Amino acid sequence: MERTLIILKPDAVQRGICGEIISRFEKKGLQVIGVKLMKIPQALAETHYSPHKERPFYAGLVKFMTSSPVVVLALAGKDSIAIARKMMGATFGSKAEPGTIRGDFGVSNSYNLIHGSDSVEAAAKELRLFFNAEELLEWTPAIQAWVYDFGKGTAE
Ligand code: IDP
Ligand code: MG
Repeated sequence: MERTLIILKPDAVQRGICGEIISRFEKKGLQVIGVKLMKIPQALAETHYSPHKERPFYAGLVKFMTSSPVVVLALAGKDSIAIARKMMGATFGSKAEPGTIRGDFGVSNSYNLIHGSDSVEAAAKELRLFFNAEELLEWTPAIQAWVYDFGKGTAE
């Protein structure tokens, strides 16, 4: 199963909507294989957002992400990266479609509630940044056989 790194940003924690967001992923069928509440250290935030280093919003973004605790999730599922991104919605809360997490819960363009890895390479790198190997648990949900069709041997 593909893995992705999700961060429920400081605004999601402060506004008390982490439970609702995690619930959406659980109900969709994405499996939580790692979770922690943490205050992101400055250096980790800088590394995580280093692809945006030259962007005008970078300093504000790092300040925001280190300002208050976040909830970090590792999710597993077939095509979990693309599925989670679709559930998150467009980057800007003002533009995100209703039905998406950003579309339903926020209006801000920078305080947009959630981060999700955008590629297999980014997910691998980000999961390593935020979790030790032993913090990611291999477990089989009891409902797995009803979440996917395993009729042909693989998850469909
Ligand atoms: P993404 O989170 O949808 O992948 P990115 O383009 O990777 O969007 O940007 C990373 C984060 O930087 C966004 O989630 C948002 O918090 C912030 N951000 C992006 N563009 C802007 C902007 O134009 N103004 C302010 N903040 C921005
Ligand atoms: Mg991004």
